[in-house]
Amino acid sequence: MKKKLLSTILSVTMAAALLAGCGSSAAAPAETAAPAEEAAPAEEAAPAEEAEVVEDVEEAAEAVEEAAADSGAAGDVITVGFAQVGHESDWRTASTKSCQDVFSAENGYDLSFVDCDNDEAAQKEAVRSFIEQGVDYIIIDPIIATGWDTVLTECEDAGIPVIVIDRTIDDSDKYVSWVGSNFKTEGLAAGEWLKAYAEKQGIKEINALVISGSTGASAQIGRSEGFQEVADREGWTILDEQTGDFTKAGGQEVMESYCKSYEGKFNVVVCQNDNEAFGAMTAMDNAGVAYGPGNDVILISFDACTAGLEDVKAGKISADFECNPLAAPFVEQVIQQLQKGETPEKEVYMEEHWYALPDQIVDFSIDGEAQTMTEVTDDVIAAQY
Ligand code: GZL
Repeated sequence: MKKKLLSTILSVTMAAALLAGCGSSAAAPAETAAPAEEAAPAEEAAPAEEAEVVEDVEEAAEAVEEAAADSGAAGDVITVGFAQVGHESDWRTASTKSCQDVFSAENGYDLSFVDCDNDEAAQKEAVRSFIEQGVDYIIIDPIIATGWDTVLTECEDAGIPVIVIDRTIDDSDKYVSWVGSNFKTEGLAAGEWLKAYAEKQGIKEINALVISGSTGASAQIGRSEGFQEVADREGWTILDEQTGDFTKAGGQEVMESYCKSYEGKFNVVVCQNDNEAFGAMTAMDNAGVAYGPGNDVILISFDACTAGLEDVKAGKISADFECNPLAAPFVEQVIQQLQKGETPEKEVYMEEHWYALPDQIVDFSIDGEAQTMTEVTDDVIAAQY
């Protein structure tokens, strides 16, 4: 709001000065004089009606008072523009709610929220609209990891700090902080769990099908990379990897195709988020493919949203690797540090958990670091996002 108030005062004062210049001898205060090419020097311009000038000046003053009142009433309101990926998943819904809850009017914020509907061009446009608005801070959850340096340079030139949330921007570092998850670690966790679980179950051969997230999203890149690294090391076969775009419909469509193309040839399905897993389950149900603990196919998922954990508890998803969507409180900490002139951390990682039922809980490590798994209980589900 500070930026908006200042620009309002300046533009209104300049307008008042121009009007006054037209109709009175009062020179515009030096600090608000309009640029020479626009200003009409008092002695040249035909004097407007006194009433007209007063009326216009009064209107101008009212605009200033309104802006000041607006800002005053709201205290030192911080304006935040948030360009969100879209509304494709339960995870995204939780992420959006977390931001709207934290950056609320009662918390002293004025949030401009744009759901970019998984459209990269729309997301860039939203960021540019925030620059136009003159917000104090811009938050971006980048749909894909590249193509950002130009618009981030525009934010930098406008003096607006950018905070990246969740997914990463990989082709520019013109942002203050990133708050999110280590997606490769999530992929490694899924792979190392599968290795340990297959050993426990005496499964000698892994033939996996992967339904990946939105192509080019850092979450997709990291999860694919991590799981592939373990698959390569263990000599597993990844029969296919196609994108389900992090949606239930996408997961169902890809799994329907897989059930036809790889009938009887696969024993693992990896879905890169719960909503894809929901769709894949529908497709496997329709194709008569038995999945879940004790069945032909091991189903692995990511996000561990409430509905995903319910499917773990129901014996459908064998293991669910959490990606924590509740980053907004940490983003607010970054903004508060900036407000105080402090330098926040460049990277802030969220805490994640790996979930399963007792029979699917096994010991495994990532790069030599022992991992703890969390048993899915009704209480755990009730507390999930
Ligand atoms: C990951 C996030 C992903 C989730 C999906 O941090 O960007 O996007 O895993 C969501 O559910 O669509």
